[in-house]
Amino acid sequence: MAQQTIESLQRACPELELTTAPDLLARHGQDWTRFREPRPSAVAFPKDTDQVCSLVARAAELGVALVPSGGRTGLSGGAVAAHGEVVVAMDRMRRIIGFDPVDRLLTVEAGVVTGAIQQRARELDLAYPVSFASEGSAQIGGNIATNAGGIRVMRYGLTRDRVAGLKVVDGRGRLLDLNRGLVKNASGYDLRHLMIGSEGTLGIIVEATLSLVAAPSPSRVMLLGVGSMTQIPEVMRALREGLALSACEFFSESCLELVCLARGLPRPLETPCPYYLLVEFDAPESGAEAAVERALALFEALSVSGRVRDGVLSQSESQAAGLWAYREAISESAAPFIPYKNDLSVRLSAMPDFLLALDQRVSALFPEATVLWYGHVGDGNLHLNILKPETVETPVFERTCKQASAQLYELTRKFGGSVSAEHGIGLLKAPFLPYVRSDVEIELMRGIKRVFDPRGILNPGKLL
Ligand code: 2HG
Ligand code: ZN
Repeated sequence: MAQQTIESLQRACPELELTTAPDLLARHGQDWTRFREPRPSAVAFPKDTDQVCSLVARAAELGVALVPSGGRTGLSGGAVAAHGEVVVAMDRMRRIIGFDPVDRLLTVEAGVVTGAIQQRARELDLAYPVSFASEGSAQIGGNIATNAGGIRVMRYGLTRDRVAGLKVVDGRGRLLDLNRGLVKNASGYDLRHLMIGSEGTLGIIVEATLSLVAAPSPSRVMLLGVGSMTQIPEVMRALREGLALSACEFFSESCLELVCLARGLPRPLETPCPYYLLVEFDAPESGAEAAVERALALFEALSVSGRVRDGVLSQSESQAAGLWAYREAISESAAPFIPYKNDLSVRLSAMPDFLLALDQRVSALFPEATVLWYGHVGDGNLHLNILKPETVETPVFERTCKQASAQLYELTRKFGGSVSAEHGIGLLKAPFLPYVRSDVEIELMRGIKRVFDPRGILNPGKLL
């Protein structure tokens, strides 16, 4: 992009911090995906909503592409700037604006880190229950733009379920104040929900009003070793029927080996098992003993029937956190191996047959590669990571995986599932959108994009 254009943006918004420092361009031009070279022209650090409005309005006049950017922990390339775009980083918009105890609503700027929101909620004796491994650096604006899920969706729902109001700057620089914290608002199209999960293609989120929930009751964590892929849904079902689950996760032995190595952790169970199921269940003070007894009885019954081979139940909060670490550390431990990520989902009822079919297909497609199976099995969400063999170049690996993905996605479509459960479509999955959205749907989505962003400057090339 011409220096002149950057100067013109700066003139329209003299107070805006706009930089072309190479280290900042490199850092802010990419997210946690490693398949694209970052090449932004500049990075803007607005410090308030007015600056975002002026920047977007001028960018629209000049036809300058903008990439909204939060903590850049995304895994689909949604925050990658690889084509000379201007990155709009929300790092300077980190104010927690206020809390209303009657409404239990917390209003924050888009750059507030998810973990800081959880912390503020705890100080208020409440909870912000959306939780995932990257919550220490992910920002709420990005969470909303991708409708982040994580580990407690089965109990509390997605980010969408927590957003009571949103302020968003559209593609012409106009500020929208959407829903304003109302519980009931039957006044036409809910544009707030349209913005949630739109991956920065319809507007730049500048402020969010979040509904907090009651602090969770005490819980226990149980880790079980399972003998085969097909037994996972069976064991999960038994646990769901007998316990009040707030999370249900699974991972394969390949994940466990990787995490133990990367983190220097001991193995959690004596018996190595092909798969592990981790559940968190309510054990409220008044009924803790009964809940634990039920868990132990289930473990006993599942062991006798041969579906569970070994298990451990947390006896303290720190033990529970220790067990969670085996699951939460998988993605980070895999990162150095340049994993090709899949984020598939199907309905729970389709899970047993889907897992079986997917396992067969993956074994045939990747006989040599290390495959990590893990995910939020309680939500029907599988993260299938294929690790790049050392001897294969990254572009070759990406090409091979893309070709193979087509087959995996075809299978996912056959089972009525989605090619992106919670990571978004971004750049990496954009070619695969037609696997799960019809031509008519995509045409309508493009139409919506044109209404909010007529110049096509907001995160071009992502999602659509
Ligand atoms: C998780 O559940 C995250 O750990 C990351 O969604 C998944 O890295 C992945 O594939
Ligand atoms: Zn996940």
